[in-house]
Parts: sequence; structure tokens; C-alpha cells
Amino acid sequence: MVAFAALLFDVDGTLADTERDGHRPAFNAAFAEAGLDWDWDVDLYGQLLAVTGGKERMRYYLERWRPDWRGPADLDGFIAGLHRSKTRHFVELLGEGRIPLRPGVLRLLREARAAGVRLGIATTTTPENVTALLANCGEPGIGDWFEVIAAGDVVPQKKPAPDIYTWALERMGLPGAACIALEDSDNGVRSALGAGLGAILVTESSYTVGQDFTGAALVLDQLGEPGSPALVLGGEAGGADLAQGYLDLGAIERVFRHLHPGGIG
Ligand code: XBP
Ligand code: MG
Repeated sequence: MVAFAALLFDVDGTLADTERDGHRPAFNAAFAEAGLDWDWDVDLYGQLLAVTGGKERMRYYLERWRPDWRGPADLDGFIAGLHRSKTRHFVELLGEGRIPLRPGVLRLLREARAAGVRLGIATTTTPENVTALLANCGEPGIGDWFEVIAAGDVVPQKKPAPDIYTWALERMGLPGAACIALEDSDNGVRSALGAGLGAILVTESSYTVGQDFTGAALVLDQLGEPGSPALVLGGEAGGADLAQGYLDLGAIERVFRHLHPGGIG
């Protein structure tokens, strides 16, 4: 019996490194298809990631980088259409099986399932993206392992607002303090902190290296696998003891107990 009730996973950057070679080319394909000359290169996309959510990100791009662009009167409708096209391209790309789960993700999910730890997802991305990522990751039925998939526009405010975590926790009937969040970004950490998660574990992803993860219990370069150890980069749980060299339930338990020595009451 572990001390915490559930693991809540972010998707983009955490389950898989989706942004650079997944979302970014999907946006560009949607722009090209619409006859737009917008082209988000790797560097620009890194700056655009300050804003979560694809529709919100396009709006941010127009405001900051293309203030003189004259769009249609119904800009919301135009952006929504572009975003549907982007989602279609992203799902197609996932179907080609080119975006794998990150190291250690499947191992940890299997261990949690076997131990009866409840699983959920709290993400900014569109629900179809989550379904497609899981359907193409090579583990049949993995989508059913998650009790709740909280995604996209079900809440008005995306990360760093706490809303998506709060929404997921309400559906699971759990207090945030009893749960662990797994994240990859500063926006994700702020969201999980705002929702009162019991511990926040970060695996940096390609675009989030060196971000400010204040409030995270543990910051790693990856979850790690046997023979491919994770590197501890920081976090408030101190020099966490990974014992096996990778993050497993035992290590998460030690981090959780370090933060909550008397339990969560
Ligand atoms: C992920 C995102 C998402 C994706 C695009 O943030 O910001 O917006 O980039 O998804 P997080 P959509 O990992 O913090 O949840 O285009 O489907 O909105
Ligand atoms: Mg993320």
C-alpha cells in the first residue's frame, strides 16, 4: 500500500516529446494548407511555447509577431478552423509511429497499475491528440489504464492555471494533496502547484531544459530505465534516492514521505 493515491500525468513533453517534431510541423502543415506564409521554426516555436494551447498560441503569434496581419472578420472561427486542420495533421503524424513514449514512462505506468495506484491525465492538449498518442504507442489498451483524461477546452483557463488539475481531481474524487503530478514545464508545475498536488515531479523535455521549476519536489532529465539512469537535476526533496537509478514507485514514495513526514492528514 503506497502513501499516495494517484499519479497524474501531463502529456506533451512528459509522456512523449511531442512539441518540436510533432505539434510544430502539424501547425506548419495547417498554415501551408490554408495558404498562409506563417512558418514556425524550432527557435520561434520555443518562444511560442510560453503560451499553452494551440489556438491560444496562434493568437499570441499574431499579436506579437504579425501585428499588421489583416485576418478575416471572424478571427476566432478562422483560428478554430486552422486548429482543426493542425489536429488532423498531428494525429496523422502520430499514426506514422514517429513519436514514441519517453524512456521509463511505460515501465512506471505498468508498475503503478500492478500496485493499484490510480492513473489520470491532466493536459492542455486536444483530447484526440491524447487518444492518438496512446493508440500508437505500441501498448494495446493503454488508454483504458487512465481513469480520467482531462484535456483541452474542458476548462476555460489552460495551464499555468490550476483548472485542468482541479477538474481531473474532482472527477477522481481525490484531494490534490494525495496525488503526484508528473510534468515537464514551468507552466505545468505552476498549474499543479495551484491545484495543491502533494508532490510534483519534473522530467525536463527538449524545450524546457533550465526552466524555473520552483515548487517541484524532484527534477530529473528523464524517468530512466534499467541500464539508462536518470540524472537528478534538483527539486525540494533534496538529493532524492533513486536507488535503482530510475524513478520507480519506491522512489516516488520516498519523495512523498519526505515532503509529508506526518502524512497528509
Ligand atoms: C501542451 C501545450 C499544447 C500543445 C498543443 O502544454 O501547450 O498546447 O502544444 O496542443 P502542457 P493543442 O504539456 O503543459 O499541457 O494544439 O491541441 O492545443
Ligand atoms: Mg507538458
